Formats: sequence, C-alpha cells, structure tokens
Amino acid sequence: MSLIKLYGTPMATCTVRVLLCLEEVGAKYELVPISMPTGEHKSPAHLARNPFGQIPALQDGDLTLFESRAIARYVLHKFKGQGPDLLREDNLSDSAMVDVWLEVEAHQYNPAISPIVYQSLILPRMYGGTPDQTIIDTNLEKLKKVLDVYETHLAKSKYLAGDFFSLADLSHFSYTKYFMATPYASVFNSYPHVKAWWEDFTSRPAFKKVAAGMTSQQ
Ligand code: GS8
Repeated sequence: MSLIKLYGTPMATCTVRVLLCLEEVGAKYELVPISMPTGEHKSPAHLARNPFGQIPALQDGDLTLFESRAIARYVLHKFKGQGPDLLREDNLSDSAMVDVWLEVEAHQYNPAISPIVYQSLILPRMYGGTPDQTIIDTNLEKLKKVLDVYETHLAKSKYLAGDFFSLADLSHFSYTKYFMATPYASVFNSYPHVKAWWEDFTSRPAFKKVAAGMTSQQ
C-alpha cells in the first residue's frame, strides 16, 4: 500500500493542522514540500490536487483531498482506534460539541487571529512588507471579544468540547503558536483559563514534534 502523501510545508498553519493529526495517530506519511515563495502551489501539478491553489493537499492511493479540516477528519477516521479519539463519534453529544468548537475556530477565532499573525509576522518576514497597525488593532479587538467567550467557557470545561482533548482544541494550535511570537502575546495573560488550556495541550508530544518544524516565518 502506498504511503499517504501530504503536500504542504511544515511552517504553514493549515498544513500543521493535518500534521498534528497524523502525528497524534502515529500514521506513516510522507510530507511532500510545496514551495510557496516560488509559487509551486499555483503550478498545474498542484492545482490538480487543490483547484484553489492552496496548501495542504493529501493523497491516499486514488483519493486526493484538500481543505485542512476535512483532511484532518479523514485522517482521524482512517486511523480510528490508533491514538486518542479526537472526534468522539461514538458519543453523539460529544461529537456535536467537537463540531461546534471546530466551527467556532474556523469562523470566529481564525478570522480574528490570522490577520494579526499575517500583519505582524508573515508580511514583514516573508514579503518585506510593513504591518498595517489599523488592521492589527481592529482584529485585536475582535480577538478579545472571542477570547471573552473562550474564557467563560473554559472556566467550566477543561477543553473546548468537554473534559476531553479533541480536534477542536488541536485546530487552534498553529495560529495561536504564531500569535505567541507576535508583540501581542501578552493579550492572553488577561484570560487565565484560556492560557491554562493552551499550556496544557501544547505539552503533548505530537505538538512538540510538529512545533519544532514551524518557524515564525511561515
Ligand atoms: C485554507 C488553506 C490556506 O489558506 C484549508 O486548507 O483549511 N481553508 C483552507 N492555505 C494557505 C497556506 S496556510 O496559511 C495558502 O495556500 N495560501 C496561498 C494562497 O491562498 O494562494
């Protein structure tokens, strides 16, 4: 059987989401590097994997997938029984809560935190650009409103979907890790339960391994 191939880069946030899942379940896989600075993600070969010209993409035999959250679920389904149960699909209410907080990550957390990371780290370091402070400030305000909700929730629940670690928590890793390398990291100090949640799950071996392959340059 051919090895699963993950096309992406170990620094890219969405590739990291999938790498974490592969590592959590102990899957064997090959990471095939796609160079964003040279535009390889827009090459015909990569567009055949992801018509939107983005990373990551995953190939497993005849199956080719894109969209990191969908790929993450595929990996966890495929290797169900190996490693921790990050989807909880044997329990309807647990799995519904995993879905809820995955949606929160995609539609509340990510849209607020990603422009801050882009403006303060990626733009200056990868493209030599100047950060737009207005964009950063606007999104810091948005992020604080989101973190207010997380703080209230995490005061009652150890992890986002309940008292178990899940794909919903994992999905927050890459942008939060980069955010912690921005000048705005201290924002988290005002949210003790969020900070404790972050410190708890980032000590997992899979996270340490994947984090070692990330740099703040994306
Ligand atoms: C987003 C992929 C994405 O933005 C997913 O896989 O979850 N919803 C998709 N990938 C980025 C790199 S990761 O920050 C990317 O490929 N950007 C290049 C581009 O959009 O042209």
